[in-house]
Amino acid sequence: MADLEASLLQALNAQECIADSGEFAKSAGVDHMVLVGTIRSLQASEMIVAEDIDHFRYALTEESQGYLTAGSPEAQVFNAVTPGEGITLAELKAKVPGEAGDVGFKQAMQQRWLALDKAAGEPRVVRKVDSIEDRTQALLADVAAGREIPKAEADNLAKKRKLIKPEQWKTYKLTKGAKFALERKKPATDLTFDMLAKGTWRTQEFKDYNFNAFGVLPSGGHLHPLLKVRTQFRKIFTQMGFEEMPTNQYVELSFWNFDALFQPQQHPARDAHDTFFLNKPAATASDRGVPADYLQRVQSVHEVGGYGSAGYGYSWKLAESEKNLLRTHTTAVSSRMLYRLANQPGGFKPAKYFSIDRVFRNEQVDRTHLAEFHQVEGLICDRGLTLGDLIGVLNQFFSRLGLKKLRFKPAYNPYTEPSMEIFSYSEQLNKWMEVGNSGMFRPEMLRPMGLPEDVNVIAWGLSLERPTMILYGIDNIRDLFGHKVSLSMVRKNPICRLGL
Ligand code: FB9
Repeated sequence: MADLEASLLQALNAQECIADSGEFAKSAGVDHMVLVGTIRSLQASEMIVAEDIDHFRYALTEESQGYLTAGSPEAQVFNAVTPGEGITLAELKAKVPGEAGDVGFKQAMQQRWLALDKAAGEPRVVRKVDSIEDRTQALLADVAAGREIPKAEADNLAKKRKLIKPEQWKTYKLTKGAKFALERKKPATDLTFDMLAKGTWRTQEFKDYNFNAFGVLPSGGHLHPLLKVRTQFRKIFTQMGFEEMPTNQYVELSFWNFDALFQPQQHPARDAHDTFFLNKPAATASDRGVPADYLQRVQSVHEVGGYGSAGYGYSWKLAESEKNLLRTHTTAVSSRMLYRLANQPGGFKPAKYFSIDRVFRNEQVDRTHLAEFHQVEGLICDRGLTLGDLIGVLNQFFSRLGLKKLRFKPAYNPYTEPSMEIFSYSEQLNKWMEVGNSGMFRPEMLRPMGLPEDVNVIAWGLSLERPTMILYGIDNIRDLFGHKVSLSMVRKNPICRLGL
């Protein structure tokens, strides 16, 4: 490259102008495209001026290359026809097969070189002239040699017969530029201390600043899609006046995860098939985490009910409630917060809480389920709340997710009555999809905490993974969460446009 540049600058210096860069490239034995690169960069630093020279010529197509020697299709056909008795079409086809045969016969007929003699049974192709002049071949030879041919015939050969094709290319007339020199002075890209000290900055040529140049992308951290969606959910909750619950405790007491929620100790979810119980420490003495009077009230509501409930009528085991486990839902945090709300200094005050954090379930891992996922939960605790309030706030919440049309299906949770599964119509998926679960916390859960009679709690929950998979078009949860996640997916995933 450099010596091509130097030889071009020397040539220009020697002869004031290079008439045609095409010729120069040929003489320099380099490909003209390579020279164009050099011309562009010398032009950019105003060392040379390049004037376009447009070139046009016709060239033979793949097909017509052969006709130069074999003769044009029509000539081949003519020559294939035996003078006098002629030949049958089939014989002709055999002698001049393919495209050439068909086109040649049509052309030769048009030029009245041949005729079809149907006198005797099978038609015969016969000659109408003794000899022909293969004008087409002659024209093709002219084109191949770069000689001009009449426009009309060129148009016919190019457009109708597609035997020649137009070729256009550019070369350049080169002259000295404003900053012409025999060698390129590397313009400075930075103003250095040295230049300032020596004052050379006054004469130093500086490279133009390209203000449109893209900056170097700062190699910073990238939020995992899940965390982007979490941020959006946090925005939605805080905009709706909810306060985030402290969820930084994965290891939970069975008491807060189950018993406080009025979930009976023999409930299937409480066995190791569904829940990760800890071995060491396997249990935490309840007196270290649960006020005795409250624990007592929970025991009795499980055993004999109260507050209008019949209870479960089984003998409640303290040890069962003291087992340590990995929380199976963030509703465990809700139970702690509701107890605190009921027993805070100054007594009960209405509250709106939300939580978004990991929960753990010993479930079958498949395309949409891992042994852990992020639960999103919202609850409102206030006097006189009804199912209507729950439906209202769900419409508010999901509409901010862009899910405008909701439907509710009665469901069952041990800790809410009534309970509803939430469905939304997804325009994107063109179907109704389950987007969560909800309900009103049972009095057997709320009253033992000490919450006033007329206080109700409406709550709902969903996952973070499902919306994230749908929004980012991720089909398998293993590509979203876990050791199989590709870091480039984390680096390149787009912003989250929830509800927009
Ligand atoms: O997230 C779920 N679906 C969903 C949510 C949003 C969404 O957004 C679209 C992009 C815009 C799309 C889908 N689900 C809940 C529904 C299903 O995926 C379900 O099959 C799986 N569920 C998880 C539990 O699986 C065992 C999702 C998870 C879930 C279910 C229920 C709760 C929380 C998470 C709850 C609760 C609850 C109920 C009452 C009171 C308090 C909490």
